[in-house]
Amino acid sequence: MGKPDIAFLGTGLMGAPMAANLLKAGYAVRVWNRTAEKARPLASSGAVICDHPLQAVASADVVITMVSDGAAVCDLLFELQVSKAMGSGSIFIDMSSIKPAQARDHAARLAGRDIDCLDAPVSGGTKGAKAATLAIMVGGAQSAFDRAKPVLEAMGRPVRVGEAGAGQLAKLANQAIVASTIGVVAEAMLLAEKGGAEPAALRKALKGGFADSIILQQHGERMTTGNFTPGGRSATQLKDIDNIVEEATTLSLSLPLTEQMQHRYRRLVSELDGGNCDHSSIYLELKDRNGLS
Ligand code: NA7
Repeated sequence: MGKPDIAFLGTGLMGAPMAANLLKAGYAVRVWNRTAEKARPLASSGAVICDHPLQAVASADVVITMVSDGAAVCDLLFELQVSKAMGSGSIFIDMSSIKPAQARDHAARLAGRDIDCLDAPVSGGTKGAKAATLAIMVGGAQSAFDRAKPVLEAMGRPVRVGEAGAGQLAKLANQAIVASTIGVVAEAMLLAEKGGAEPAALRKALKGGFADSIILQQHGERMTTGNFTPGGRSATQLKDIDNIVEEATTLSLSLPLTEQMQHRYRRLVSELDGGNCDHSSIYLELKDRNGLS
C-alpha cells in the first residue's frame, strides 16, 4: 500500500511545522486552519489548502488535529461533523493536548464507526516541531499505533503508553515536570544574576551535571536574553496545569509543586498580561514578586 493521504486540521505555532514535516516526508497533505492565513504558507511546501475542515477530511486515510484544547477537538469532530466525513478504516490522531477524560470520550464515540483513534500529544515546542524531534506520547490500541507509526515518525519519536487517554495522561506528567522545572530554573537564573555570577557561564558550568536539562539550556537562555517570543505560550501551559490538577483531584492526589505553579502561571496570565509570552516568562513573574522590573 502507498503512503496514506493526510488531512491536517490546525496549523498554529506547532501544527504548521508538523504539517511541513509530513510534506517533507512525501505525504500528500490537505490542511485547514480556522484562521486561513496561517495555513497558506504551507502551499509552497505542496499542501492543498482547504477552506473547510470537511474538504480536507473527505478523502483522507489519516486525520490529524492539532488545536487548542478538548473543546476545539470536540467541536471539530462532532459539531463540524469531521467524524461523519471520515471513511471506514481511516485513522483519527489527535495531537492536541486535552484532558484524558475527553480523549477517552472521543475514542468511545468513534469506536462504533470503524475508525481507529489515537491520542498523541507532543512535547518539544516549536523547535522540536521544526526539527521533527517531538516526543510523541500515544494512547490507543496497539494495532492502531502500529498503523499510524510511520506517519508519527515523520514528526518525531512516538511511544505508545497505554489505551485511549494514556497519551494525554503522559502529557500531563510531562507538563508537571516542565512547569516546575521552568519555575526552579527561573529561581536559579535570578539567584545567579542578582549575586553577580554570569548567567551564560552558569549554564555552561552546569552542562552535563545533574542539574542540566533542555529547560536550563533553552529557557535559561531566554530568561537571560529576555526573548519571550512564544515557542509554547504561557496560556497553553496554564491550560495544561489546570488539567493536571483536575486529573489529580479525580485521583484523590495532592501535587503541591504543580499547584504552586498553577497559582503563579494564573498570576502571569491574568495579572501580568503574559498569556501570549513564552512559558519561560514565568521568570518575569518571579522578578515581579521580588519587586524587580
Ligand atoms: P496555537 O499556536 O495557539 O494554535 C492553536 C490552534 O488551534 C490554531 O490553529 C487555532 O486556530 C486552533 N483552534 C483554536 N480553537 C479552535 C476551534 N474552536 N476550532 C478550530 N480550531 C481552533 O497553539 P500551539 O500550536 O502551540 O498548540 C497546539 C496544541 O499543542 C495545543 O493543544 C497545545 O497545548 C499543544 P486559529 O489560528 O486561532 O484560528
